[in-house]
Amino acid sequence: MERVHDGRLTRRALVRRFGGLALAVPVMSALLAACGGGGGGGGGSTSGGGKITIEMSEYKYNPATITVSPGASVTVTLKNVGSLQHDYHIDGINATSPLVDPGKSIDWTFTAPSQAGTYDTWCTVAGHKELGMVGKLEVK
Ligand SMILES: [Cu+2]
Repeated sequence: MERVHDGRLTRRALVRRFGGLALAVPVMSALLAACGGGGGGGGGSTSGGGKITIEMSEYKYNPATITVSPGASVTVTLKNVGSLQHDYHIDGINATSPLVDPGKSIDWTFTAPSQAGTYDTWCTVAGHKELGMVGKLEVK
């Protein structure tokens, strides 16, 4: 008959098997916590390259309209607070951000159109534009 040192053996096996996951979980919650804070309201307006946060969810952008200066280098924080992947496409200059996973946030830099005007923006994930995931980029 074999004696098992229950607790120890089990824990060691668990650590071996789930060590990576156990490490990943605190890191993820830390990231989520970091994303959770701040950046509540307000419009998305910058004169000459400041920072704008756009929250993405099903199926909208908040704020839907952002305002930038012609030709400015603009960095937007695309924060996905939804449960599907989303991205941000700007018509006219054909700029598309990388896809952002749910719960993640990325900084994405684009060069604003040199021509003043209002440009359509939308999410390129299939069906999202049709479901209302659209916005405007005001250049003035
Ligand atoms: Cu989308």
